Amino acid sequence: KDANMEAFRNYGLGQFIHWGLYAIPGNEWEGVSARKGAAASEWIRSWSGPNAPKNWIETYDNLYKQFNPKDFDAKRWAKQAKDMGAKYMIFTTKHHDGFALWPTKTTDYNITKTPFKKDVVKAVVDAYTAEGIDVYLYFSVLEWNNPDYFYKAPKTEAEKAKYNKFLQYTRAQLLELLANYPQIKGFWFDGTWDQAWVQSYDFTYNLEKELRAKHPGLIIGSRFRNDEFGKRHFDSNGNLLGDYEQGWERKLPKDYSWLDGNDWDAVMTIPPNGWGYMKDWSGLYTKTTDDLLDMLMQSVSMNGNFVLNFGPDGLGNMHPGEDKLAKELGDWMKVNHEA
Ligand code: JFZ
Repeated sequence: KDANMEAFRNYGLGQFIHWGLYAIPGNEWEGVSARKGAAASEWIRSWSGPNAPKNWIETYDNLYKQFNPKDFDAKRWAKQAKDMGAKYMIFTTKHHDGFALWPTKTTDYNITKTPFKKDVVKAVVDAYTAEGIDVYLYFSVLEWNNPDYFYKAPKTEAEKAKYNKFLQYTRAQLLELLANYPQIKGFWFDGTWDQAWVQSYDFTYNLEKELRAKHPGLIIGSRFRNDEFGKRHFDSNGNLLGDYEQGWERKLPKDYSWLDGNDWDAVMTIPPNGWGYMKDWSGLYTKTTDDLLDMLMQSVSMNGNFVLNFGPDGLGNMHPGEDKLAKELGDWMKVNHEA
């Protein structure tokens, strides 16, 4: 663990990849933009309002039948990340839609049921590891389409039994990920803000212990045992929950003092919002290489890591705008940062 934490402190630049079924619509459907009506491209399943397609959720939940990314080549992604100067990467194994990109035994809603079939998580873990880039797995506890999922704390015995089933399912998925991909360095948790999860204090406490016992050295972000959405990730004694603070999204803080010396990361999108593939960037302020370098240097100078997000399209190609920024950042890193 000390060695992994030491590595974490020296990463500087990381790469985030959001890839899943939401890459297929790319924030629009049949020519209609979801920009108004869905919060971000990877949230398109929640598309509502007058311009949302009819039976949209049903359409979304069947997108897996079309998932066949012919251009997917994890080695190409890993090479690009290496050239950019990224020292670690975070990959979405499962986002809020509940679709698992690895061949899990816990649910049928997974990659093996797509025309593509191949284990995407394995391809990514292997390719990046081969490039010497450490891999962290993004994992959303929140699942929009799981009947056993609870937002508010379950009350009746029947509800508790149902939610307990969900907790055991979550546990099984995490143990499966550790067993399948032992090279990973850690987890980047998300979707942990709902009351039901937050109040499952004993469960998450024991699960964290179990994961650490199974995988010595595992690094777990502070969001795993989040207190409440919007609040910071400290226990009642003021100690950070987890190994590092999973910090800011989409902007850097003005005040670092409350961090109290804890390790942290900041994760950043290139468009103003939207982590999954967004076909159309027109009319949006997308960050420039100079913006990104400013944020990278600010993060590093405050002892944090700066993690830049990429949202490949439904075929497995990077957005041309992201390609360009990766290249420009890499050129800067090659001149100014020793590998
Ligand atoms: C979450 C996801 O909902 C989003 O789709 C993306 O994956 C991102 C990396 O994480 O979004 C959040 C989560 C937490 C905060 C803001 C956005 N927060 O704590 O301010």
